[in-house]
Amino acid sequence: MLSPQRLIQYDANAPTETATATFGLGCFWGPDAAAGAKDGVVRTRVGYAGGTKPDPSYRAIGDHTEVVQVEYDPETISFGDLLAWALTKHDPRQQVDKRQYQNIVFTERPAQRQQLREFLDDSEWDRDRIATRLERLDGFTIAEDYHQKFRIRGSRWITDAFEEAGYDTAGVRESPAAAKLNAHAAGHDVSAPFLPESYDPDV
Ligand code: MHO
Repeated sequence: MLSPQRLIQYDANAPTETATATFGLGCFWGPDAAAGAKDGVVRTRVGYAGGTKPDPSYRAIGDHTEVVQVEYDPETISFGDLLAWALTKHDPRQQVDKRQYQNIVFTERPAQRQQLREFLDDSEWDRDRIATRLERLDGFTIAEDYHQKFRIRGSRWITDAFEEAGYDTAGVRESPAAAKLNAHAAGHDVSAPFLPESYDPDV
């Protein structure tokens, strides 16, 4: 049994000095889970960005794209590390036709834009020829609850623990422990103190 007390404790001790980075990497369920597996990624949430339609939603996404927003601890993982991750999760030489699933690297501040320039200068990709959209983040609309931490939804041993710990849906979405468990449920290698390597929920 996953200890509700340990989830609460883990979340209470999460780093407080965090930054955010936002990426479009196809259907947002996958990158939400993959990002959560990374050391230094404290929280994840999915939403819509990159378009102009006011108040996008899953059923009325307009010209927006599904994105994952990663909240990270810059002491442990850099924006450059996240760029390397995002730009190897897809082929930057090609773009997806459907706007909902396009690959986008968003930058949120001058320092991130500088890091993106440096990253591309040092990479094999030519900034002008890369197919991945490189854009400033101009608004982020949080997605519906049923899309958040999608991979834990079928795992009662996880959702029961959060329920017992008193989390509501927004609480689970913003929970650092839930980000790790979402990654674990999706089959990613993830280390978290409440998750012994040998943990097998079916036994
Ligand atoms: N409907 C597709 C994609 C969902 S993703 C949130 C599926 O079931 O895989 O766009």
